[in-house]
Amino acid sequence: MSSKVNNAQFQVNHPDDVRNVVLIGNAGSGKTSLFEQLLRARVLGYRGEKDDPERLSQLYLASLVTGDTLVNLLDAPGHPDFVGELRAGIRAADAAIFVVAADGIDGMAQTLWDECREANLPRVIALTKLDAAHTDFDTVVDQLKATFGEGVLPTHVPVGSGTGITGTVGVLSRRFRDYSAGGEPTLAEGAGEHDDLVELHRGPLIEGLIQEADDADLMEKYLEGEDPGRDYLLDDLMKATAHANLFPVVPVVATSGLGTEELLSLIEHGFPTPSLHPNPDFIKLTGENTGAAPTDPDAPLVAQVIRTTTDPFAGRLSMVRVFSGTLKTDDIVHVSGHRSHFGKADDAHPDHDNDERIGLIQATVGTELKPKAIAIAGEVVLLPKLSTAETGDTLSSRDQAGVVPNWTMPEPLLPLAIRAATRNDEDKLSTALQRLAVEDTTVRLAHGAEDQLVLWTTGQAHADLLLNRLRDRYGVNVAQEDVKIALRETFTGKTTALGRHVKQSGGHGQYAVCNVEIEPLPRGGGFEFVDKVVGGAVPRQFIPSVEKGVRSQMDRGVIAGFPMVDVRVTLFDGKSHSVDSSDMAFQLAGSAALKEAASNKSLVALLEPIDLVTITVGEAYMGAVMTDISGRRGQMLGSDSDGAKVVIRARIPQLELARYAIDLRGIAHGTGTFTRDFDGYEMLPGNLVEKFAKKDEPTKK
Ligand SMILES: Nc1nc2c(ncn2[C@@H]2O[C@H](COP(=O)(O)OP(=O)(O)OP(=O)(O)O)[C@@H](O)[C@H]2O)c(=O)[nH]1
Ligand SMILES: [Mg+2]
Repeated sequence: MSSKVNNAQFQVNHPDDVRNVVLIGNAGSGKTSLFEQLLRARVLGYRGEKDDPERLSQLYLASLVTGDTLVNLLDAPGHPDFVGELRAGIRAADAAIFVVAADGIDGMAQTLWDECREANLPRVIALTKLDAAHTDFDTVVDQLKATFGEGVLPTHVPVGSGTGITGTVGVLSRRFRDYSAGGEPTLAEGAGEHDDLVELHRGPLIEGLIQEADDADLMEKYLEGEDPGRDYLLDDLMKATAHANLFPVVPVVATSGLGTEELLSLIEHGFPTPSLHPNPDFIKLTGENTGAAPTDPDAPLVAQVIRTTTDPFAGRLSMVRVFSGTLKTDDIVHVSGHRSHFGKADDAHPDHDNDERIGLIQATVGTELKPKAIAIAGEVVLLPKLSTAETGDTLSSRDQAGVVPNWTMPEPLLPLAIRAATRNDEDKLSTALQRLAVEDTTVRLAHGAEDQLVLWTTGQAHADLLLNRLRDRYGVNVAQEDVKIALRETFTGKTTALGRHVKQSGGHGQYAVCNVEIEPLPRGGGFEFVDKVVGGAVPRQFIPSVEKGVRSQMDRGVIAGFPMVDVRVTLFDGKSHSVDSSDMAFQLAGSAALKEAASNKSLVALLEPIDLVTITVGEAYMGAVMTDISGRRGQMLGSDSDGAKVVIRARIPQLELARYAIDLRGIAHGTGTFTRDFDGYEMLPGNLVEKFAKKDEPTKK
């Protein structure tokens, strides 16, 4: 067979000779098993990926050649914590193999399907684990239709069922592939005894093609009973699949390789080419949006860093999708960091706006990295020498520099509070964290209450992964802490107090007395200082001193060491001494006044931060979510229906939200997402005050 792809170099000259395919599906559905089978079927001597514990958490790329086509396969993790990797994979790919296990059509699969739908990503469904006992293909296909819509249509049907499954027949090709001998399947022209199976599925598939490929000729042929032939139908299939309204189903046993040849053939003939997949918009650095860059190797370069692997020894390895133009070894390109362009500026991801030499271009063939001279529009390749470009950055030609908008990253909602285990770890920690953040755009580094170091993560598996990376890759040991919540103190009633700072025994004395009235302000009122001193009882120059003293005591708190808020302090009287009064003495008197007022415990209280939480969840779980909210001392604000989902709004104390990212997944069976925003402070209920007031005795000063 004359191949358009130069096999030795994996070199292509036209985007139509490339397919970029991402495997998406629930954890354990069989993606990695299938990925391995696809490679084994086409990469000579492929022995499989070595055991890599990171494999479960990151997007993997490997390339193979089938017929005339270069296929870049991306294996995305199925665990919901790693949805950031999945979205990166969606950005790199033009179509997905949506992997569903025969017993795995659930809320989580629906959530992943929705991810694809939002990106308008064409999907072919690989239905795995068909070798399990009592599995009936038609029943499962009906379930798929009920969940994902009528566009779900088998292009291949299994012969035999359960452990007796031997092969498949092609609904369009009418060919029987027999895998029963093990190894490569035998291919028989004509479905023979399985013709009934073909007929059963052929009508609906052709009707689907007529509709989704918008092919009037096919309709005519079909109505006249004429067979349009396999190639004609495959052309239509590619068009229909590209619209992401028709979803071919292929039966698979990922452990044995059954269905592999069918998928490879579909990828080559039925999956959309990069030219059929719309590129993201390109925005010049001047701000001008020039629309989607053309999938044209001769156009100016537009490429994007899909993910970055960092290794303390080997350095960085960047996965790059070329949208437009051609990357050549040793080219100098413009790197545009764009997080600030899209409202995501933070310390760990500085903006980039510089030129960089790209160095080598590589393809992963099986498990080996092979050099490539060029990468054209539509390819996904690896660049081992990029040093400044980070995940999400755009590479563009220097005379037409710009950025493509980033894909949406998941919001990390599970806080992980850490501190360096030893002094030595402390020195290494901040560099290690910076590196972690380069590789993983879903982690957010923050300083929480009381300056606690907090890594915001997407879930427990993500948190564990980060801790492992810190330890194993960067040699930093950290201890986990409870996440501190930023409580506040306040006064609940009006009172007056006297603050004295008087020391007159020997030497230069100190003398300051102030009388203040303290009253609560409404929530969010902050702090007010009012001067009502008459007749110079407190000399003018010392009034700011009293205020300073009050403020500094407020910062330190009076009951549990938390800052005080929402009070008005009115200075209405005092006493001074012509020699012994000083700025410092009045500061101490101001501070003493506040402590004196707080000695009446019934007048002070703790406040807790409340978040406005918006939860989107499958309708069936609404009741469970609402019951749980009230268990968290939450207050329901309302709910709206949004298709099959419900959006629930509630105010929930931050103290009750620390592990909500994990808990909601359980309550809503993987269908739930939420956002949270600080909304204000509210009184901490009496039964909880004890816990915090005891824990942190106020610092006596
Ligand atoms: N019997 C049977 N077992 C399968 C099939 N596909 C996968 N498995 C098994 O299911 C388990 C999970 O398979 P993986 O390929 O690792 O699943 P995955 O989708 O990559 O999972 P994540 O990477 O965690 O998202 C493994 O033990 C496989 O051997 C299948 O078609 N039939
Ligand atoms: Mg996997």
